[in-house]
Amino acid sequence: MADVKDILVPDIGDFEGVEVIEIMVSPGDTISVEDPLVSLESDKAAMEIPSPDAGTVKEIKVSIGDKVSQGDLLVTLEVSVTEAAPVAEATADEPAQPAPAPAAAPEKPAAPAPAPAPVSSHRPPPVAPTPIDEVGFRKAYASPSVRKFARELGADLGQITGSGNKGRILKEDIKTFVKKALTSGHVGGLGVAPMPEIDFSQFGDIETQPLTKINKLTGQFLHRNWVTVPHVTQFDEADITELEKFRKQLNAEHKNEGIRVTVLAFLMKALVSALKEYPRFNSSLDATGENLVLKKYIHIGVAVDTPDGLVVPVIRDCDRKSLIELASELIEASIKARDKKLSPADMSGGCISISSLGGIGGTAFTPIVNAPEVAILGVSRAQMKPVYIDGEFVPRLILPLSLSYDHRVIDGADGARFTSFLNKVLSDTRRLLL
Ligand code: CAO
Repeated sequence: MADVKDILVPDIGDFEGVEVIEIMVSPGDTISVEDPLVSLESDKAAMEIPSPDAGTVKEIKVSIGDKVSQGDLLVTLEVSVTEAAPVAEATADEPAQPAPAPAAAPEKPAAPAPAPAPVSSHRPPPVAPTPIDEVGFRKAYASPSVRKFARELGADLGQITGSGNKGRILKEDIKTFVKKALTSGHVGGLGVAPMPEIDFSQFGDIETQPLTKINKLTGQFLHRNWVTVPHVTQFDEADITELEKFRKQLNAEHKNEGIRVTVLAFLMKALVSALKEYPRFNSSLDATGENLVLKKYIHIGVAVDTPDGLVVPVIRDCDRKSLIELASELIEASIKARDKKLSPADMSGGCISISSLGGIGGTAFTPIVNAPEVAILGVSRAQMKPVYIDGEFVPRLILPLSLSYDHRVIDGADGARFTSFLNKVLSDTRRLLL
């Protein structure tokens, strides 16, 4: 059995003639106890009036702009007699206090606003815990239910520009803010402030160039890997004096075949041996992060610098290829990369990557792991250095190595063992046969 009930303005303290600024329900809406009906605003505070009963809204008796006081009729509600519930008490989730008006916050708080609106269970997941500036949050101009909504999503009201009357923040403004934060990746749980928008032309002449597609894609992957993989970089130096002699000899022998063996081909060979010795480096964490997937194949990715940006073609089954085969596949892959002919398949399935800046310069760097791989070998320019051997300094060709690894999978000791092993095989290439 249904009964029609008048819902009146409750006790709102000393306020008289308070303006209706928002009507949150429409005739025919089914509402629950405590659902907000209208928002009222005095020159000092905004407050929401919740429904004391559950039922179906029959008629709205006020319009936006009307001035109301305690006892005025707001809404008529069809309530089922058995469903009628007592007026709800304020809940502790969000302090039931009025939102400050945009001008001056009241010195003495106005009468407490009624209980906040209940929360729908179909809300989007909260934005990860970006710290909220409580002072800014309190000062923001928003109604209690909007404040509660912002709290649930972890949105900092102080950072949101309101699109409502007099700059009041609406639920829509929060949704827009959260969407922007999620898509830009600027909030994403890192607890960092969004990048400010700066007009650089105020400081001097500028030119804006759009990023290439490759720049954008690699940027996304690098950013994800940089923030999700706990990186450690192990530096080391390998004596490649003998390797270099051998390399020159090989290149002289294969001169007429157009094959050029670079240090990189030797590094791939050395990595094959090292991965066999330390199989944990040839693994990936599965999507749950609870299991390690160990790979029985050895595919190596090689970072190639192209005019459009960085790409990483993968040389497959390196453990089954000779040094000369690896060298010629490397040449093919870098030509394909620079001619933009690499397919997604050519760039997938890598077990570990090499980033060689040796042809350019530098003494060391910290490469970013190409996740879900767990390690990447950075290589800088080899230099002749004096090395103290058997009581005297002798000139040796020293190759700097920078191995970055995922510390969730690889311990520091293994990182150092891995580069020591690489040094051993690179300084004595006979060991590559073992
Ligand atoms: N030390 C000293 N000399 C080196 C060297 C090293 N570590 N590595 C290469 N060189 C030499 C080569 O021997 C070659 O000399 P020669 O012509 O006398 O033989 C010269 O430098 C140029 O080598 P290269 O770069 O053409 O060939 P490569 O096989 O070493 O590298 C490739 C190929 C595709 C990896 C490279 O051209 C490239 O693109 N490197 C950049 C990778 C990159 O951008 N990494 C950063 C990723 S993170 O942003």
